[in-house]
Amino acid sequence: MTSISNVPSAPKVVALSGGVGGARFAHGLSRALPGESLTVIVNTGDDFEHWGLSISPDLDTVMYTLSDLGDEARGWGLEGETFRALEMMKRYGADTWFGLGDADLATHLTRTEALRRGETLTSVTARLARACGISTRILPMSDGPCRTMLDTVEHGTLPFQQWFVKHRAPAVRAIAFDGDPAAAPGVIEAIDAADFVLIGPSNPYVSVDPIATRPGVRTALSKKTVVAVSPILGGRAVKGPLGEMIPALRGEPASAAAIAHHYGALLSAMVVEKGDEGELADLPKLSVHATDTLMKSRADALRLAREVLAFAEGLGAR
Ligand code: FO1
Repeated sequence: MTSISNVPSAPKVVALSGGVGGARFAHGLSRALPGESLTVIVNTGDDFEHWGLSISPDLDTVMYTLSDLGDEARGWGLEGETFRALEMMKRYGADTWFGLGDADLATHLTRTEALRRGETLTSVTARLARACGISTRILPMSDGPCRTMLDTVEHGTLPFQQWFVKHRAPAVRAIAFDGDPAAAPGVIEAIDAADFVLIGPSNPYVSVDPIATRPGVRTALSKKTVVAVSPILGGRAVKGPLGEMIPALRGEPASAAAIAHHYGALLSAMVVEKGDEGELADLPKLSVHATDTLMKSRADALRLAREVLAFAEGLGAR
């Protein structure tokens, strides 16, 4: 595998990530950069308690993806997973709408036990990632709870996993974050030390906003070159409900431009799907790079990561 990891002057990069799309992009970055150059700051607004366990789906998706232990096609959970515990829980009458796999349970048990002992989410995340053989630094956005709550037309206000998994992402009227914890130790420092910040093709409302709204994060980001990869390609989201959320929450059609409008002054530049660059004509200050942004494989993610790194390096400091 070719890599720029032997280049002494590799940039210091921070990536902001939610689950599947952000994790795939982070995988590409992690193979394009030496371990110490990359910090991935991960959304924990989706975290919740289930069966008495502390579940951090996006942290686990990033960890499983970076370690190549994840189920690549599904995007979450472990490769070759079995669900015998879930079947037994069903027999016992437990809620089984959230598919916890047998091997995945080991992650939740370890995390839950650590948090109960008083270890921080940051510390147990580092321990789990190390055990999975990951050299990239993975930081939760915060150690304290900040829960993404979705006000839906059909079911009233729902916490993220109930909205997304149990009810299959019904129409949303508004989003709020319950809890306003400090950014986790190392988050602001990593952004301050970064040459640039990359926002993966994650959902801006439910994956990136929880990170960007931690106290001090927006100010830290405003001093940096920030490049976002559009999660909207040709007017459609690759996966998930973002395509319907944009018109509902912004009153404009889903497009790369709507993503740029949402991030506003935070963004220095955007990477969009080839053919979508015309959508950004009303934003002349925004630097744009158009390419093939769909990540169907690890090779696609690596190629995209390299292209985005080269583009961001060319932009220079803000
Ligand atoms: N997503 C689903 O759509 N259905 C599931 O049953 C499910 C289980 C699950 C278990 C562990 C885990 O870490 C993630 C899991 N996810 C599941 C994915 C996850 O809830 C969402 O994709 C993210 O929260 C959104 O980024």
